[in-house]
Amino acid sequence: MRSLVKKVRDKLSTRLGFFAMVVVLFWITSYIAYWTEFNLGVSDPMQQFLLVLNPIPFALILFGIALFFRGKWSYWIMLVIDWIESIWLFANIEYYREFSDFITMGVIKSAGAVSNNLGLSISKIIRPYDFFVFIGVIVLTILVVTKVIKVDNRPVRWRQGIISVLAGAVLFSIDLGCAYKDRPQLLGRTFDNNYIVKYLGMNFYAGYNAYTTHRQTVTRERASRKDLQKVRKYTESRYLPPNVQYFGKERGKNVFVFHLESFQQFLIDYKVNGREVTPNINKFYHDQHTLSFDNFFNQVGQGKTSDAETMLENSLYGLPSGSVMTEYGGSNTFDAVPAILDQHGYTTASFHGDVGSFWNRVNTYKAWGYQYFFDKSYYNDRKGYDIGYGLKDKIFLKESSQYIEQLPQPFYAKIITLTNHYPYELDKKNASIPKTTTGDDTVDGYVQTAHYLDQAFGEWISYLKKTGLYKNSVIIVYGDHYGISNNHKKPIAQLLGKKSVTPYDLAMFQKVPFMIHAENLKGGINHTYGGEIDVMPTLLDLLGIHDKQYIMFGQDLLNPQHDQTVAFRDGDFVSPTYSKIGSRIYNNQGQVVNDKLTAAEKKQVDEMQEDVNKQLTYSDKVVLGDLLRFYHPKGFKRVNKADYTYNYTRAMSELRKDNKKYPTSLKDKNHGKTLVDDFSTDAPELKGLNDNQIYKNWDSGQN
Ligand code: GP9
Ligand code: MN
Repeated sequence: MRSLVKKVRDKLSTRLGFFAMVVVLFWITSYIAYWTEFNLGVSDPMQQFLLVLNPIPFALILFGIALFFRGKWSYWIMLVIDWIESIWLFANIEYYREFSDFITMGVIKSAGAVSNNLGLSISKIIRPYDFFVFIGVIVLTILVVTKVIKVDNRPVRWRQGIISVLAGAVLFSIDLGCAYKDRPQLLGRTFDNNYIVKYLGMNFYAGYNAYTTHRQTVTRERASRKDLQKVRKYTESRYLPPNVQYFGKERGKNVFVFHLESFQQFLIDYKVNGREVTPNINKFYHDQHTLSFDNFFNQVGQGKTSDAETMLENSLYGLPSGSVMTEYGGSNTFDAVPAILDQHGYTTASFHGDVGSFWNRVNTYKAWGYQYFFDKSYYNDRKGYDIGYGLKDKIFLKESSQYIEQLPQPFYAKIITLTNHYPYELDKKNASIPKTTTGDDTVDGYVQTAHYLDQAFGEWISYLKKTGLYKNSVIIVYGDHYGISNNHKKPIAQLLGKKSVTPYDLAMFQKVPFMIHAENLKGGINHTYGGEIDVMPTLLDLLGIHDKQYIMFGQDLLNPQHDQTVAFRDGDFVSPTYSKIGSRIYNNQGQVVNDKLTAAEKKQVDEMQEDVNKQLTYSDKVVLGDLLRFYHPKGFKRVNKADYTYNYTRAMSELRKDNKKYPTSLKDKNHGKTLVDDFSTDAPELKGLNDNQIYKNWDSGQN
C-alpha cells in the first residue's frame, strides 16, 4: 500500500504527472459547473458528448504552454493559469445567476452600467456552494507550496509541450466539426452565448467574445457625428408625414404585438383536404375591424426572429450576417418603441417561453427600454410542457394571463409564440390536423404546428374578448419570417399547387401576415407593398406619437405616398412594379424583363436599387458605428439600462410597486379580483389542474 502511495506520489511529482492532474481537475470542475450552475439546454447525445469534451482542448493548449518551461516556472505557470481560469469561472457563475448570460468583454469595459444592479445584490447572489470551483486549484497550490509535490527539475522535453498543444488543437477541430454538424451557422449567427459555451466551452467563448468585441470597438471608434448627420439627412428625406385619417386614432389604447412564429402569408385561408389550417387567424384577418396587408414581406437575414424584432421596434435592418441583438444589443444605443411608449405613459413588457438569453434578449430589451421581460423563468414548466425551443403556445399564453392582468394600463405587450418553429414537431396529444404529404419531413409538419398555433391564438382572442381587452387594445399580429426555406423548392411548389417555382415565386413566398385590429378601425385588405421595417412609424402614427425626430428606415404603411419598394437583406427587392432578384428583373406578373425595359424603366429600376442599397448601408452604419449615441431625438430621454432588472423576484416586486402607484391594471379594474379563469384552454397538459398548479407562485390570497 505504502509503495503504491509512493508510486503515485512519484508519478505526480513529475512535471507531466502534475500537468495531468491540473488538466483532469480543471476538466471535472468545468463539467460540474456546466451542469449545476448554467442552463445550457443540452438536448441530444451529441451535445452531451461535446459538453464532456469541450473543456479538454483548451486545457491541453493553455496548461501545455507551461510544459515549455523548466522547474518551478512550469508549476507556477500552470497554477497561475489555473487560478485565472477558476476566478473567471466563478465570476461567470455569479454573473449568470443574475443576468442569465456569460460575461462579455463589453460588460467588463462598461462595468459601471451593470454594477448598480450587481453591487446591490452581490452578497445575495453568491452561494457557498459556488466556491467548489476553487477546490482543485487550492489543493494543487497547497501541494506545491508545502512541497508534498516536489518540483521536477529535469530539463524541458519539448516533445511533451508540442504534443499537448497539438492534441488540444486536434480535439478542438473535432469539437468544432461536431458542433457545426449539430448546429449549423453556430458562430455565423451567434444565437445565444449559452450555445457557444455548450458546444465549444468557456475558454473559446471568452476568446471569441474578446475578438468580436475588439472588431466592433475599432469600427465604433472610427465612427463619428458626421456619419450620423449623413444618415439623418437620408432618413429625413424619406420621412412621410402621418396620414391624418389615422394619426392618433388609437391614442392611449393598450397595444398587443402578437408574434406568429415562422408564419407565412400563404397559410391565410389555406386548406388541406378542404379543411382550413388556421381558421382563427383567418377570421381575424377578415374581421371588419382588421386592417390586413397582403403584400407585407419579412425582411430578415441570418438573425431571423431577432431581425424581425429589431426592425419592428427600431425601424433598423438586421445585419448582413449575424444578429444586431446578439452582437450589439448589449452595447449599442437605441431609440426603440418600448422606450418611446414608456415615456408616453405605457407599461412595456415582452412575453416569451424560451430562456431570456436566446438572441440576447435579456440584454437587448433593456437597451430598448422594456420594463418587463417575462421569459421562461416566469412560467411553470413541467415535464411535457416544452417542445423545441420552449413552452408550447397554449400553455405559454394561458400562463401569461396572470401577468397581463397585472400590467398597469395602457400597456405595450409583445407576445412571442414558439411552437410553430422548425422542425415543426408536435406531440400526438396536440396534433389535431394531418400533416401534408409532400414527402419532405421538415415541410409536412408545418401545417400541423401552424394549426396548433392558430388554436392557441383563438383561445387568446377569446380571453381578450371576455376580459374586455379586445375592445380597449390595438392588436397587431404579424409573422416574423418564412417557415419553409427556399431549399425546399419542390414541396413549396406542391403546397402552392404549382409545377415548379421561379425565384420570383420564392420572393413572393416571403410574404408574412401583418394585421392591425382595433374596434374603431375600418378593416379591409390593404395591398400596399411594405415590410417589417415599416411597422414602427405605422404604429407610432396610429398612437398619435410624433416620430419625425427618430431615425427610421421604414415609412408609415398607411400613408398613400409609401414608396412600396421592399428591400431584402441581400439587396434584392420587390415592388408593385418591378422586382429584382439575383441578377434578374421581373415585372409584376413574374416575367423576366431584363431585356425588355425601356431606358426610362431601366433608370427607374436603377434608382430603386440605389435606394435599397442606401437604406441597407446606412442602417448598417447606424448599428456598426453605434451612431445613435451621437443623436438626441427631441423630447426623448435615453434609457438607463441599470434601471431594469428581469430577475424574477426583483421584477415581480417592481410590478407590485408599479401596481400600487398606478392602480390601472385589468385586475385593479376588476376590484382586485383575478380574471385568469376567463382564459379557457384545451391544452391537454393542463387538464384538471387548478390555478395553483398552473401559475407560477400563484398567490390566491393576493389574487
Ligand atoms: C427563440 C425563438 C426562435 O427564442 O425566438 O428564433 P428563430 O430561430 O426563429 O430566429
Ligand atoms: Mn422566428
